[in-house]
Amino acid sequence: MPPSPNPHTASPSAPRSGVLAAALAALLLLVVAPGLWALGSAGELPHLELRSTVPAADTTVTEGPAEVRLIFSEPPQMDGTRVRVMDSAEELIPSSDATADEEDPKEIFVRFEERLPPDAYTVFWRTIAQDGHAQNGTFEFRVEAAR
Ligand SMILES: [Cu+2]
Repeated sequence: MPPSPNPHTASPSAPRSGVLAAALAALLLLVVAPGLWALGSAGELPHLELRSTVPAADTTVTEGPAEVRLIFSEPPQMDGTRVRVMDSAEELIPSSDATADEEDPKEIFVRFEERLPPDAYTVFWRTIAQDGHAQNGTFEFRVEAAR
C-alpha cells in the first residue's frame, strides 16, 4: 500500500531526506499536539446539556400533558434544580417539585394537578451540574384542542 498523503507534511517543497522529514513531523507534532490535548479533555468533560424535552420544544400537542419532562446529558443535582411552567398569561401552573426519574436520573419531571388545557406554555428550568456549574434555559410548547 502506498503511504497515504499526510496533509500536514505533504507540500511541493517537502524534503526528500527521510531523517529531515521525520524531524519536521516531530516538530509539527510538538506544535499540534497541545491543541489536540485541549480538544480531547474538553470532549471528556462536557458541560451538562439539555438533550430533549417532553413535550418537545417548539411543538404543538393535541393532548394536554400531565407532566413536563427534561432529559439532560447527565444527572443534575436535584437540590439545585427548579422547573416552572407558565401559561400565555404568565400565570404559574401549579406543579410538583422537580423530581428525578427513578429509572434514569438524567430525566427530571414536574407533574401538574391536571392535564394542561389548550394554550401556549413556557418552561423555565435551572439546574446545577455535577461539576457545580449552574445552567438554565427556557423552552416553549403549545397545546391545541384536537379537531
Ligand atoms: Cu460544567
